[in-house]
Amino acid sequence: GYYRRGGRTPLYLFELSQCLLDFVVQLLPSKEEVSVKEDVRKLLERLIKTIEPSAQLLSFGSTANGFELKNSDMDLCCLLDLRTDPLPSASQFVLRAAQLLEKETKFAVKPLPNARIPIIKLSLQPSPSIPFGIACDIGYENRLALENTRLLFTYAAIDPTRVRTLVLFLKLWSKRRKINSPYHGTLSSYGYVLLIIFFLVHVKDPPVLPNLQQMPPMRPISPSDTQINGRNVWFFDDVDLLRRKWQSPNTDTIGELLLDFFRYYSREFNYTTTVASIRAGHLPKELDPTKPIDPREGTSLWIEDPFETSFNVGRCVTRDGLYTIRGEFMRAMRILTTKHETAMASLASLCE
Ligand code: 3AT
Ligand code: MG
Repeated sequence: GYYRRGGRTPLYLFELSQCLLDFVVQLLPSKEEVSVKEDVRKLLERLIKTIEPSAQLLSFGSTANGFELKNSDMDLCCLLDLRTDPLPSASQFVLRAAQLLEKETKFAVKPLPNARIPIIKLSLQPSPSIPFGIACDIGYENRLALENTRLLFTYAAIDPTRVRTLVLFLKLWSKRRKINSPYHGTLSSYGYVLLIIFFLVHVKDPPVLPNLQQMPPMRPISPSDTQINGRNVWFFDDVDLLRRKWQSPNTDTIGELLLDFFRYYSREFNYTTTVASIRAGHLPKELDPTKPIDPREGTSLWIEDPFETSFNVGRCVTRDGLYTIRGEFMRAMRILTTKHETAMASLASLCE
């Protein structure tokens, strides 16, 4: 009766959870990789300080939120003292810094001064000392990204075993299945992470995670301290207190949560009518019926950014992209609930 009830016997789920933990350990970057990346960050910061002495280069994205896979890109953000006079514009900064890095480093440098968020793309080919090569994006004054990184980091810190295991596995799975590419109409890693957090906060009942943006603050907060670019970026961020005081009433195993995640997004989530909002739960889409739908707006999948609430993180997902993604959620359900020799074999075939 191992696979009775759609692969949900306690023994199978227990084995699946153990396998997920073992599987994910192999995905983590080595100590060397982490330290090489930190050295690169320091080197780049030192160089950029020669043109902007107040510059700080901070990590965001997976190198800073606890969701880093082996060989993943580095996301860096350059902050200047805002009193710098004159404060360069993003595109000026990108062009000047790119010129400098071109001259002073071995990186291949590509400035994108006109992108929505101007960045410099750096890359280094693999070599014996850096077998994985390095790819790195440097953005400028991207303070909201630093905050959403801190939000995800805090969610991961509340329940590291379940949250990190699920996120790392799903990131790897989405890359292997080639549905992690906003440039090709599918979803970014950031988008998948938001879907997972939304599921753990607003779908699971009882919830696995609290809603950090709606918890009562410990002390009065002044709106001016919690605004960045006109956005309210406040959330409950006292990790020590959360760890001591917040005990989830939900005791599902990782295997159960993974299966439920796939089931929820393949069958239950209403893509046509609903916005997934970590901040506010299930929100109705507000489509203007008088306007034709702009296909580039990707109205198929709406994931509200936690702080930039007018922004759809799923906007790059095309209709075909969503069809493919949902097909993959269904495939995953099928594989996890049909017979394999071992749970490890199921995971391997899931990520084929
Ligand atoms: P990889 O390991 O690189 O696949 P990641 O966790 O670094 O995954 P992304 O590369 O998708 O995730 O995104 C890096 C960070 O950039 C995450 C977030 O702080 C910021 N970011 C990405 N996309 C958006 C977006 N659409 N809106 C706001 N911030 C974003
Ligand atoms: Mg990244």
